[in-house]
Amino acid sequence: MRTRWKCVAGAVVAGALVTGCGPDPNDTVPGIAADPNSDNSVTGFELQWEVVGDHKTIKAGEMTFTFTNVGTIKHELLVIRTDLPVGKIPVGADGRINEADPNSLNVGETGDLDVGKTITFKAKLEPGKYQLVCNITNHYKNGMYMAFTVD
Ligand SMILES: [Cu+2]
Repeated sequence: MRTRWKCVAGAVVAGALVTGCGPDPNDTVPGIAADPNSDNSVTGFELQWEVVGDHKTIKAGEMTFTFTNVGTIKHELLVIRTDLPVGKIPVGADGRINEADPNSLNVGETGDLDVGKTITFKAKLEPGKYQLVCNITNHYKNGMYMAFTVD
């Protein structure tokens, strides 16, 4: 996992997000290979304007999220429980989604994630549909989201 991660991060730093750094089993996002032994964790990275994680389906229970900001500005990472389609959570006049709305409820977050930093946090998640998002002003609107499902 560590080796594959370096591969992806290196490609981003070089200025081009490459796909296919490793084998690409069913449940993965292009560009980052899933660790087959880990079904209750999501590892990934953020940059302008993407959230990329290695699992789209994980098992209910305590999840571990480990994300690195490989972008050039500050980001954050929130776990939003929502049945809305990915990228379609309403954004208010302030350029942010309402994290207290039951239709887009914040159930876990890293707080600020400075450039180059990696953070790990845990969240207990029930089965349902979720999106990992950055909710700094206009970042969601610009594409910083990734959908995942908890079985
Ligand atoms: Cu962001």
